[in-house]
Amino acid sequence: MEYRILDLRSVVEYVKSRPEAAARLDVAGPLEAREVSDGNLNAVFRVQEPGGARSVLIKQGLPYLRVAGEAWPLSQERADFEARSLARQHLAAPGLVPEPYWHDPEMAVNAMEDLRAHAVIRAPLIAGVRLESLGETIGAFLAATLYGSSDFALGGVERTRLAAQFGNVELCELTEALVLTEPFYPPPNRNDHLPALQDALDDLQADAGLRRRVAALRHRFMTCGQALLHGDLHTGSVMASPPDAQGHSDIRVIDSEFAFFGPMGFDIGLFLANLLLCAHAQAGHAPDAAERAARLTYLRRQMRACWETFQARFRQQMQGAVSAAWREPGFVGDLLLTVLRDAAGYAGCELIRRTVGFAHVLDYDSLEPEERRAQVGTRNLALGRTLIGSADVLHTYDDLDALAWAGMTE
Ligand code: SR1
Ligand code: MG
Repeated sequence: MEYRILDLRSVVEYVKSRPEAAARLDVAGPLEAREVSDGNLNAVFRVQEPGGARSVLIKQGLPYLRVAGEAWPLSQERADFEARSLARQHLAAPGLVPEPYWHDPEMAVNAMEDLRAHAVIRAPLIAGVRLESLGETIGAFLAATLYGSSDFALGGVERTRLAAQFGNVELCELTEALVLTEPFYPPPNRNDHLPALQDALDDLQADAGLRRRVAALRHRFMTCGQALLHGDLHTGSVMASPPDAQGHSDIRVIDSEFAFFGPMGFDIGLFLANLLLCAHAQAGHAPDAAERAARLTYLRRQMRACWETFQARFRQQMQGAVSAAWREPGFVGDLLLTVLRDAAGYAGCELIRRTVGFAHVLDYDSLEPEERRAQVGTRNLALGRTLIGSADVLHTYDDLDALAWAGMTE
């Protein structure tokens, strides 16, 4: 089938035309479609039986960036990278991603499990919803997917062959530009910041030591293909069901079209930074000081749980690594220290780019009045600089925790 952009009508015909759909829906009967696009890049539709008894999610790569329109062309090959990475994540971390149903390369479509009971967690976290197993679940996802695609699990030959299928040049270039370059340099760029942040931004961009460290992080991003990353693991890439009576939620990671072989600390750093962005923004979102303190305690705990779960599970899996070299005493500890330092550096970049770069986050952008947003933005920039500047002297997660949370309740 030749590529065409789907709409509410054609997506129903499209689903009915796919043989795989018959196992998921009554394709002989009427079907309804609703657009549920949420991210910056793609169009997403829910196609369901009347009344919503059963449904599938149809995600289509457009020939441009959805939020920017045709003025920002983008190839649809990102749908292939999402299909390949989702298939691997589903094997490595079953139950932590949506079940993939089919991939249609001609139409740049991925059909998958429709997580109807779930919501993207960014807005609930901003509103103070406590998902008690969030950090642990994301740590488990990271350990399973990163270890499972590494040299340690696969051996060099298989890892190299797999990495050759993930030349995600277009979206990597986007990250190199939007996360790891433009926020650190004066115009021309696609940065977008509050006028009140101009002095802080000028000061940041004039910091040659900072730019040097960010250059090193960018180079690692481009050359250090340790494992198959999610590539865009922010809190808009995680969904959760409402907590049950015992406080348990089903948590899934979505949207891996940025997947590529890169440094493991990139995924970890992005996730941790997004919890910090939420924490800083509580200065304007929490209704009172007590609730703010409770939300900060929760977010701090989730960050630690994420790292601790990741590192404990990673260590455990390394006991079965394919080469004796990877089981040398001390090797895994040395490796995890570089991952922790990378995570701190990339977390710093994420804090900065979400405040002054092209793509912000709701946590920050929804702060009112503007003076409050500027205060929080100043804090994001300061912590971002601290994390980048201090990443290489961290020794333990406690060091990172102390840096990240110093003065948080002021
Ligand atoms: C131009 S795309 C902007 C951002 O959206 C994606 O989710 C990535 O985070 C990217 O940097
Ligand atoms: Mg996304």
